[in-house]
Amino acid sequence: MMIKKKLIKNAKKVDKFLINYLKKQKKTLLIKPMKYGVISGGKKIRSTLIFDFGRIFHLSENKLINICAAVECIHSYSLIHDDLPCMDNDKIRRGKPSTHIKFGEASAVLAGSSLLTLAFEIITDKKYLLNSKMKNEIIGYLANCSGHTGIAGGQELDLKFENKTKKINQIIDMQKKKTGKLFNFCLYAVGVVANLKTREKFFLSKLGEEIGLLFQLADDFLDKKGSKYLIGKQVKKDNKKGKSTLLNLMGEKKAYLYANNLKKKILRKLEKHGKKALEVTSTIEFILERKF
Ligand code: GRG
Repeated sequence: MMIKKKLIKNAKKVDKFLINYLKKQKKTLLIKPMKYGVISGGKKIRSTLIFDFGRIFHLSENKLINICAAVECIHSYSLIHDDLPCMDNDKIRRGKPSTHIKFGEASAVLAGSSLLTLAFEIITDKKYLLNSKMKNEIIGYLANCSGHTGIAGGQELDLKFENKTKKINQIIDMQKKKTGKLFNFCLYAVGVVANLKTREKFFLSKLGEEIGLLFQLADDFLDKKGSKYLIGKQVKKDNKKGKSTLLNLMGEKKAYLYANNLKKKILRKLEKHGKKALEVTSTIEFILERKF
């Protein structure tokens, strides 16, 4: 399927699930900013990878949709908090005012935190027909990828690295946590649902982290060369903020070469799946070439 069509189809499916899920929740003041932060506008690339990898292992989308929704809640939560003045201080996200601009800082912090806990609720949901052992493994792994050893820890490093000279390996480690860990989780969780052996699940998790790093590299290229209208957020911020990125450290030519080699390495790891990996391959190609 054409990549853009696929992204739209998957985004609609996950959005629909989340809209229905939020409809069934008690009506609170935070529902509005939560919806604003999580529904419509995002590419849902992580969900697309979950579905694509699910295909390799013949898993139906219904077995994976709760995982997609949980991942998008955590992802959107991280963006809401990332945009706050105490973090990256961004006023525009997905082409709209950031959640704290629209609803105020306190509501943005609380809506973000509520999306974090909602992610776990969605996995534990009784209607999600997955056995408890698998749910337990997924929840533990998601917690590990999100907290201080994962996204939050990576974000702390990202902020601490501003205006400092860092080594390539330190930047790779930071980006593998900040961005890579959630991709790591996506692939690992597919491995859990497919009932794979531990060794195979860890193979997938490492691959996920590499895909996350590739995604982050593309994000850095877009910050330098992309269009703010297509990306839906301000560009050329990394230099202004003195962000430590591979692009800043290596320069354009070397960073593109590094990214291209990383992409090839990822694609080689998929070769063993033959035609079953066609959808994943097209998503990986998109990740590096994307303009949004
Ligand atoms: C999530 C536990 C937890 C803590 C939050 C603020 C923070 C700690 C982390 C920030 C992490 C961050 C912003 C990483 C950057 C990842 C990235 C490249 C985001 C852009 O993702 P896209 O392009 O966004 O998939 P869309 O809008 O398409 O959903």
